[in-house]
Amino acid sequence: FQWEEIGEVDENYAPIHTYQVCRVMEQNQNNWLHTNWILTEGAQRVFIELKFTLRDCNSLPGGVGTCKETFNIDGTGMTEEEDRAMKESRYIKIDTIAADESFTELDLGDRVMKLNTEVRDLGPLTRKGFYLAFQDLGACIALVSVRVFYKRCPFLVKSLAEFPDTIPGSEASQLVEVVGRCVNNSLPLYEPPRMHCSTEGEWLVPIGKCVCQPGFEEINGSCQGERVNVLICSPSTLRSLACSKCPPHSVARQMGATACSCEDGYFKLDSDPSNMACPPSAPRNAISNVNETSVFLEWSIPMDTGGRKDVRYNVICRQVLPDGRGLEECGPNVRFLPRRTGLSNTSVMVADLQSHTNYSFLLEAVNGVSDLAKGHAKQYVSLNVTTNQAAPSPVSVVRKGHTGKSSIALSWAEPDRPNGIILEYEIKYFEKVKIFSQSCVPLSTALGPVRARTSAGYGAFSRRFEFQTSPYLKFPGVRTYIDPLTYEDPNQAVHEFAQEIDVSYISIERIIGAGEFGEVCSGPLRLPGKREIQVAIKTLKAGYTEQQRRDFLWEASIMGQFNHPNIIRLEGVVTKSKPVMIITEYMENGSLDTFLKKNDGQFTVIQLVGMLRGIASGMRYLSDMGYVHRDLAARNILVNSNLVCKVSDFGLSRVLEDDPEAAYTTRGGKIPIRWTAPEAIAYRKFTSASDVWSYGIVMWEVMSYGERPYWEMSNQDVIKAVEESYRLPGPMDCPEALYHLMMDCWQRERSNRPKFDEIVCLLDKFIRNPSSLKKLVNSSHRDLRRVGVNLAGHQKKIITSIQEMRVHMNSTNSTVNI
Ligand code: ACK
Repeated sequence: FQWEEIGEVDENYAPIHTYQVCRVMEQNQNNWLHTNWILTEGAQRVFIELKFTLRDCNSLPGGVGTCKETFNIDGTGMTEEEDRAMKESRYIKIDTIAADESFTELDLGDRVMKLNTEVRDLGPLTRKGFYLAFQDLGACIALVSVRVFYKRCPFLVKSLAEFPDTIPGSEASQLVEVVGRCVNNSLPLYEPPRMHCSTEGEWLVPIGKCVCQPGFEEINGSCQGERVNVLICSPSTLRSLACSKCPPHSVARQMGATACSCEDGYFKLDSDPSNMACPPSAPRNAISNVNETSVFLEWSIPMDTGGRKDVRYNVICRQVLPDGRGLEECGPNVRFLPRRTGLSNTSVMVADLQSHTNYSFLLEAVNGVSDLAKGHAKQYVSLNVTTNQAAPSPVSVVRKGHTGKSSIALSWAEPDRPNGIILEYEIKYFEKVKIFSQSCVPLSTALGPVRARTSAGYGAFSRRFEFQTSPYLKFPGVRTYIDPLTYEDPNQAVHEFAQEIDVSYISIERIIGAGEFGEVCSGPLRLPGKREIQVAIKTLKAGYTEQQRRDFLWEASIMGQFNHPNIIRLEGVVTKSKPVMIITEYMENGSLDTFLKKNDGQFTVIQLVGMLRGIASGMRYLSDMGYVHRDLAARNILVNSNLVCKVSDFGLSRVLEDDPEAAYTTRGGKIPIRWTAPEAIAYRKFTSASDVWSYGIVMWEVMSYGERPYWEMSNQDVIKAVEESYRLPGPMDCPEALYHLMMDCWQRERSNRPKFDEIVCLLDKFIRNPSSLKKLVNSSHRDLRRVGVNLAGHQKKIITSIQEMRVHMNSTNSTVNI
């Protein structure tokens, strides 16, 4: 009440309101200035800023004794009513305020305000409001302003969390923890974000943060989601939040979408990566190049592959029907190279189209998402093409005609669609196997394909075919055998092939045997100007018929055609005088069967194989000449002094007449049953293959030193046994390889039998490599031989053979005559 309210101006002449008291001259001053009730507004600590001036006591004239230079500031925390009732007694002293600067009269004169500012705080405040009071105890004060305020931490958005406007705590160093609220479309990361509000109104110590939800992106402290901005973030990647925009041609369908969907007309597989663009099923441009009835189509890759690497192309081929009848799918004959669908390259060859025909091609690019695009309008590139004249269609069937030793006749039909006049055919061929490889495989020729040519060019080749030339070797210059029957006059045939010898050049010295037509003699032949040689002389006995004479000379007409070291050589004939004679080279050792019997066990295997080789060589020559012997047997082989074997006894069916071995068959022919192949016995199928069968029997005769084939079995039993697959057993001490060869010669199926050239090749191999003959057949023979040690050679063998026959015959359920 002692305080005076005074209106003044400040140094800038602005009006100010002050409360002053200056009772420095009076004792016991206690002057109070009270404020109105001040609402705390929730603040627990308030700040009081005082601006005042204070008179320097020393500058006062006299009365210094009671002059004070301080005043008190007091406050309450009670309710308004209480405070009013209690008055001063309820105030609590906040502080004693002293001036930093006090002023003098001089200062007043200069109008310099020595204004002091002091700030004090008050708290903790427990009530809604409070009073302040200023207590003067005898100073000279002017209270210029009192500003009461509190501090607060202002609303803050930090780390995507909102922290509200917060009033600090009551204690000076206290921090108020505030849990932030994540901004819209964000979530706390790991824990709710927190901040601390200090008494000074500052936010301190941030903990935790919020992050934008998938589909939202942080922009200026808020989480914003846009249609085109998809955030492809999974919970596991929340920490880094690598979110990106939707790839081209894809959009987020709603705010905050976690995946992008393709725009209309664009597609993506579920398995495609999320950052892959949505590609279209794209169209492309194309060109064509017609060559006769082929079209080469080429196009460029799609303008927009959509980032896909699985673009493939399909070709749709349609033939334009004439007269506007529309389009028809190309038939199965049209070829696409490399293929029609799923092409990875941007070109295709379409071949075998029809000539002079319009085609429409559609090129379609597809990729992994094309199926998804079904129903959407597909974009094709269409190409219209007209073919030119076609080359001929391929030759389909090639047939083999007559096969020679070095020739094959081929025939084929004209192509189904010649598409013009065929100018020529072309055949490709090449030899496949050489004449006799190591394994004595005969010559075979593989002929390649055939193709036709018209003015439009070559057609496609036929498929490859392979034919074999005749396996018999044909030496250049080898003539074929001429059947004397082709001569009307048999005498003409004889003189065509046999030389007439004057009887005076011949001396008959000895009779060496007897033949069907007469005696067989020997003696020297002295042709003028030639060296004397020994000859065999076959005579035709007196009293012969004309037919007998013809038959006798028949042999000479045949023999005279041959010229081979393993064929008995004809020196000539004597027909101009009687007796009629056939003169041949003389063979010192006579016929092979008797020779072997005489020399049982006397030869080495190689010597025997050498003899067999000679016989095979002679037979190869005969078969090459196209001559079938029909009576090949050891008795018809002659042996000279050098052990050279030569094939003799030529003739036609008549030959068999003079062969004591020949028996009449049911069909009336006379056949040497034991030496003859079954098909020749059964239906007189005499061929070089049946000669091979006989050769096998000769081998057996040779290896068993003239043993009689099938011993004393009857012809009927032999036929039956052979028919039931019985075959002669391997002769004693016969090399296994030779027995295998014999058995091969006795194959029921004649085409499976070896040919004579193979036999020669094989025997040559054995001779070159004798160790291949080491292994002998059936060593049990040796045991039997030991049993019969006292028996003569051929008897031993008979015993051995009978034992074997029993075994064999039992198994075929037949009987044997011994
Ligand atoms: O076994 P061989 O002594 O030999 O008894 C017969 C006989 O004549 C009746 O054919 C023998 N023979 C046949 N031609 C000749 C020949 N060119 N050289 C020697 N002997 C032969 C055969």
